[in-house]
Amino acid sequence: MSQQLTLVSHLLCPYVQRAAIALLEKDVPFERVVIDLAQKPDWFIKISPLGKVPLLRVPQAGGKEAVLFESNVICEYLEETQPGPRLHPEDPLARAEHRAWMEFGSAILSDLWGYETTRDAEVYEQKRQALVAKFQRVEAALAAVPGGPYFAGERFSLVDAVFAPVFRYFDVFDQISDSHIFDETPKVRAWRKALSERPSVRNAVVPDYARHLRAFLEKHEAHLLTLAKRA
Ligand SMILES: N[C@@H](CCC(=O)N[C@@H](CS)C(=O)NCC(=O)O)C(=O)O
Repeated sequence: MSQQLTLVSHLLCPYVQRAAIALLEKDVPFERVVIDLAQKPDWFIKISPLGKVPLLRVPQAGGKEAVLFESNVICEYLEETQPGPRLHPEDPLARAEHRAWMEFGSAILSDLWGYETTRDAEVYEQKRQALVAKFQRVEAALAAVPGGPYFAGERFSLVDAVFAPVFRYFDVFDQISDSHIFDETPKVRAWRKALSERPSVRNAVVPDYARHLRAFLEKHEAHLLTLAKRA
């Protein structure tokens, strides 16, 4: 068995991207295995307790392996075991705050799922407003940290790894129609731009990610797509 870590992935999954970004930031060699969630392979069903990606397959002595699930758990494991730059603050209170903002990123992803998949104009607007409110909270958190360009200032952290895939969605959505979600959040806009330029963030997805996301929206007949026709 290969001694390399394996990240079981899906081309669009933002949770997978967190783990990929952490691995790339730490310069850890790893293999990516991409699966189709619409047709989960048997081997995947067998080893994924929740039937979800990401999984991190970790080779063990004697040809065995451990399988980690839950993206934040995978990120924490990488932080504790892999060399390379630290992606959590040293201070326990600051570290706990970072973990809380990682959870907040997951709450945003939950709204985003409804925002991008609904066919219903009303649900779309509810989700859009929920996202506006959440990004106002993020704006306030960024205002508490002097400088930038990242969440905690100059050092890239796991909070950045969580939010970069969130912002990546909007790079595609904005080409369809402006969501106006970031109109009142200049600090979030600057953070989003800095993250989009980070090599680990760029390399966390396939080059034709945007095409895959468009196809996903079309498959769901997303309300979002109808806005382009009206614009
Ligand atoms: N809380 C999980 C969420 C992972 C998750 O929801 N992954 C999605 C893809 S982005 C998935 O595998 N869904 C299963 C499915 O579509 O059947 C984590 O952080 O890893």
